[in-house]
Amino acid sequence: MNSLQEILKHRVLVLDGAMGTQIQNLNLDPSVWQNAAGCNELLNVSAPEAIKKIHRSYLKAGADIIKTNTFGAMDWVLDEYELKDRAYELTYEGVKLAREVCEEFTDKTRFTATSLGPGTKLPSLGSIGFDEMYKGYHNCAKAAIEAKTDIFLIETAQDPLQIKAAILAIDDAKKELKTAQPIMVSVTIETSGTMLIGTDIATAAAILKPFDIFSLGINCGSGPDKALPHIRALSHIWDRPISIHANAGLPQNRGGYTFYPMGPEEFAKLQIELLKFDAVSFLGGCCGTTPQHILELTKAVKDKVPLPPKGHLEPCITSLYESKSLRQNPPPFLIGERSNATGSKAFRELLLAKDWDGVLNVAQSQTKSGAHGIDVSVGFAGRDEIEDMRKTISLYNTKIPLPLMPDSTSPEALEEALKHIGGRAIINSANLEDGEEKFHKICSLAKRYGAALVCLCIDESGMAKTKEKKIAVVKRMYDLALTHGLSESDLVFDMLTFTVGSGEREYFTAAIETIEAIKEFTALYPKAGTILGVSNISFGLDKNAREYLNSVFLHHCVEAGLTFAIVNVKNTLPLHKISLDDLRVCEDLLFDKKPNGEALFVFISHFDKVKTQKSDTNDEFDNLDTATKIKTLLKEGDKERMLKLLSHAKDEISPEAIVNDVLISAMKEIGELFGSGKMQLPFVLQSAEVMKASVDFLKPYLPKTGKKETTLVIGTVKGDVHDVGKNLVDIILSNNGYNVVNIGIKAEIEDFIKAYHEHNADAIGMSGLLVKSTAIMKENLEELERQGIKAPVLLGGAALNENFVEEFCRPSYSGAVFYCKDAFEGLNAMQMIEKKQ
Ligand code: THG
Repeated sequence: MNSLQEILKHRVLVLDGAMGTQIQNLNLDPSVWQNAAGCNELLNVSAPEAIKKIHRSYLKAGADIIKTNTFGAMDWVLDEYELKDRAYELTYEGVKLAREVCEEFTDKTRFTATSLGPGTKLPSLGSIGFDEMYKGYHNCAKAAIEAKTDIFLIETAQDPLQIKAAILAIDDAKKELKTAQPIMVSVTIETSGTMLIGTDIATAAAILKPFDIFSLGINCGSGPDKALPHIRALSHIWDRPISIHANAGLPQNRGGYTFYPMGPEEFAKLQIELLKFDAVSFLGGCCGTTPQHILELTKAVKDKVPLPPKGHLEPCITSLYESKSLRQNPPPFLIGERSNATGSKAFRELLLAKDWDGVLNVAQSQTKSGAHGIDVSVGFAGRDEIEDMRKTISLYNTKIPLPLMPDSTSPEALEEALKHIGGRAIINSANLEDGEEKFHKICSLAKRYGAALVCLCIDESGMAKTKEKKIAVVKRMYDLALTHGLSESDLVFDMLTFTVGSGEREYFTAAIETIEAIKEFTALYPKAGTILGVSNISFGLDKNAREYLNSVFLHHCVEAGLTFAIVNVKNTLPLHKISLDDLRVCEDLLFDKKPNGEALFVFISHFDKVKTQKSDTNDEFDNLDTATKIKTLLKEGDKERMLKLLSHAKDEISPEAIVNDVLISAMKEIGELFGSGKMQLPFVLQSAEVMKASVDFLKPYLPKTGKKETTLVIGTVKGDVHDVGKNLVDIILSNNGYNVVNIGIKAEIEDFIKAYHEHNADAIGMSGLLVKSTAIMKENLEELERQGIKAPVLLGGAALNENFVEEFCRPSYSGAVFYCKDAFEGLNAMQMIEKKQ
């Protein structure tokens, strides 16, 4: 038989249409339902000819692939009809029927695809366990293979965790029975724009990319028109075939029965349009489609050849809701360290007290502080680590928007975590301390669950101390990990550091060895990442002084190429906040600049003084003039002190001047610090928040100008959740008298246009951090052009540049296009737009 891959080079493959509505139309004798009315799968044995008739009608209409009548044949679904024990039989018979009908047709190859639905429960919500789901799917998969299915189709998926359970079950069944059927995965995107659990198509793609699946696509939910933007987005990032089997339009409730508004011709026409996107290879029908719909579709795809996949997705880890590139820009990827039972007494006590709200709060406040991911380490003497891991991870899985990093030395605890993470996780960690067997065990977990993996440079002789040893251990682990089919970009290596605070001669060069190892590693394996538990450098030293040493060490590691840092994000000082004196003392210690380890003693006594100086600095602060005080607090992101200060500062400096002269110019300096890499995003975010609070506080005291405000509609474009830049622009423009309509993140072009008309706006601003967002901006301009809109458009965002705007954006649009390098250029643009009016 021709492989799918081979056929797709020459033509599009057509899936059949709906089963459920066809069954209803047959008006079967009530006796076929036995005591399980509504259990369609039962008909595979009680009315096999009826099911065959439906299959035959679709094959006659020209379908290449028929979906078996096994959508709900998993035992936990059949249990609702007290038919739990018949899952294997009903699946086997369902596939057999489809096989038999396919064999009646000899004109072209016809395929059976074993349909596996989501069942009625979402594992991410805890309503069914991963293992139970896995077992149910595994049983069906074995039956389908025994009945000689050609393909597996995981369809109408609503929760990525459910998809993972199904894929693992099918993979295992295939291995056991030594077969190799391709797996197609198809998710349902609701009208909200995400899967039911909240995952958008880009995040779903990032989660599923590591798995060996043949295709990814969309079915059910709505019609082909509504699916278009999601298919387009998927086509940009997916490197394999894409399938779509939509409903015959968005179902309508017509007096209690479901009506599908799209007739065969309209349906086929809209589906065909999707073939303009790269990789779209399978078209078919879902609810409300009939053999007539498939007949029209077959006619319409005749002579059409799928465009080859060209999508590219950079390596990411994800939560259920968003993906984060393994390469943060600016680096590093900050992993919050506080959800750690050994590393934090406070967290340990929350766990001991089973204070789950408190446990959640620890991760929430790290999210607020600007962490990009959360390390979760619950192992602690006397506790059941697996149980604590399950509880904590399930909580974080749905309630924390950041990717998770389960941290344990126990493969069992790690696997428990992976069974409860819907997104793509990163495992912390594997090492060679207990030999290769355990190392392999953890690598195989990463491979199995599609996770990224941290490897620590520890071997049978212990933690590597010198650069040479660190590199040697890392090389050994790298080669071992690759035997599992993990790729370079899935791997993150920890060079580990000893403390420079112990006073032991052996460790005077601990920081140097680590920094040099990071440099050498980065040159050797440019696609792999590096990570450090940064605070290890300062164990044993005074808590206050540690923050300085950790921050300076982090800075040098990042310069050496470090891509990940496990830190207490809140206490990480940006370099510009460290005085030159403090910096020198830290660097002397880190780089062993003084003979006989003297640098340690200088460090200790220096920071003893700094402690007292810190209260001095308060004096210093008190001596600053009011404007400088305001600037300082804005840069420090200290909302509480700022609001206190403003309550009397407004009597000394006019509120208008505070906003326009003091705050805005401080914000500009922050922008420059950020631009030159001296201030990291989380801190800019914190300052922006204080800016907003300050302006809100001052608003009642600002003069009202009375003139019509010039209005800008601003949003972060589709597929992008980054809104720091956009919110900065919002704040800065609002404070300069412009009316800003902020439509939020992941904004579709339709949202921009709607808000533009609704608010009678003067300009549209599109923002986005990701490279892919720049392409979306171009698409958006084309759509504005198509709709005859000529409003000035402001474009901004990290991945955008002058060239791209000139070459790709400006020619697509007849209105004015402003490239705004930063928020302040956005202000310039608005001033020009205002003058022109
Ligand atoms: N590499 C990798 N993973 C790691 C580490 C590493 N995971 C665990 C650890 N090291 C990183 N996490 C922490 C968490 C807390 C602290 C340090 C590292 C910490 N705790 C305070 C202390 O020990 O003084 C305790 C303070 C409190 O109780 O609140 O500093 O290196 N891959």
